[in-house]
Amino acid sequence: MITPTETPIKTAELLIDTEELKAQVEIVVNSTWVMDVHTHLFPAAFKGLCLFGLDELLTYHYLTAEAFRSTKISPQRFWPMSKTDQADLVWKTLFVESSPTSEAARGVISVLDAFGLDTRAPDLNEARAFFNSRSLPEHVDHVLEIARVSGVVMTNDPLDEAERRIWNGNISIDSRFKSSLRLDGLLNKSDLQTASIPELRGLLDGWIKQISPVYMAVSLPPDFKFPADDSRDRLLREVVLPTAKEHHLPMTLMVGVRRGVNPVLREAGDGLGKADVSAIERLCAEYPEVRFLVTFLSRENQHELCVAARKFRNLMPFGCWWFLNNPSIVLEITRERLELLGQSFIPQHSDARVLEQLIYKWKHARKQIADALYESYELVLNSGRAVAPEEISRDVTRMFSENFNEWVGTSVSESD
Ligand code: FIX
Ligand code: ZN
Repeated sequence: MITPTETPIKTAELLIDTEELKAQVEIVVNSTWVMDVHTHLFPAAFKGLCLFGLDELLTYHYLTAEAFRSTKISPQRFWPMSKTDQADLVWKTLFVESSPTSEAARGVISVLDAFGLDTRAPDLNEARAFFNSRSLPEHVDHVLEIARVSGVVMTNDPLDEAERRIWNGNISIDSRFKSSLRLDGLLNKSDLQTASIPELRGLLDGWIKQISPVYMAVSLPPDFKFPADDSRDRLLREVVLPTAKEHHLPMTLMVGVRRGVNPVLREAGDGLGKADVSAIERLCAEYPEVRFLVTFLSRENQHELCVAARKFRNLMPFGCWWFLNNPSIVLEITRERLELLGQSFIPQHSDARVLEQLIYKWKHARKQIADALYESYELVLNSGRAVAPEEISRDVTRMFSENFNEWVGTSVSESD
């Protein structure tokens, strides 16, 4: 019932024409600022770790994997080449001698186009000179503005020597770059596993104090089990999850990666496998006070993840990760999530490693998200309820930033 002080939504503004509805959804999805919840980007102050420019874009591991399929050069000969030579070879192979139809190749086209550069150039001279002429701090601002990204979460590995040196120095961090504490080195390798539980708790407390992460994160193999009779289970129960509770930090779980399927391809050599979603259900049930951000790498796990999220309010599905970040699959997953979860999910993260990738990854994702969202509203309209423009803005803002801000901002018990 509407009380006299409440203002009902003005019926005059309801969108009942499907063309207008589609146009409005596109405007809102393309203009709403997004918080990018998982990237491998670093701010300019991180010097060599902040990757940008054409050579980095072209030697992205998504593209080297594709280039090896279309050139005769062996990985053994490719890796010792300079980055410039590698980039030239990738350009020649995937852009000059072939059409850039893959998602990653088309991404480079979208980036070049955003800066008004020749997308059919026979060589990289002009584009390389353009990127080399940019002042990095201004370029960062410009890229974030074009991509309409309000902030990005970095992947911070405290065991990485180069990164540790930076944190140990007197660094002031661009506030748009949020940190996250990556725990693959603790949970997936044996390096630290001889340390005692109190030592490891102390180590985590120290890292959290130093880098103030918005969450802790780990990538997991398809055979991840919980509970399990292994050291990862013990470390989760005795070190990581108690730390998450104590510091009110969400846990980000990225499940389904098979590292080093073909190690000669280096970073391009990882694969995927279908994982067991019930392991995540059991974690969520056993740790109701911990918030979990979860993504799966296998397409086959996506529907089960949605169903699991319907059972556990401390589970937030996010992103279409890596091999899923292709238009056809993003559309399918986003539809599925809208149908099963309303707007209670985070549709995409970029996983960008190179600054300018933010431009294409968000441009391409926004297109699929807008299409899926429009279809949902059209179905609602056909069922007898029109949508108001401000409701579209509310829904997109929720998915693009509010769900994440709420997740990292308060503990479950605080909001109960
Ligand atoms: O584990 C991860 O965070 C993955 O995203 C990376 O390891 C992977 O190489 C990648 O860049 C995928 O997009
Ligand atoms: Zn990643």
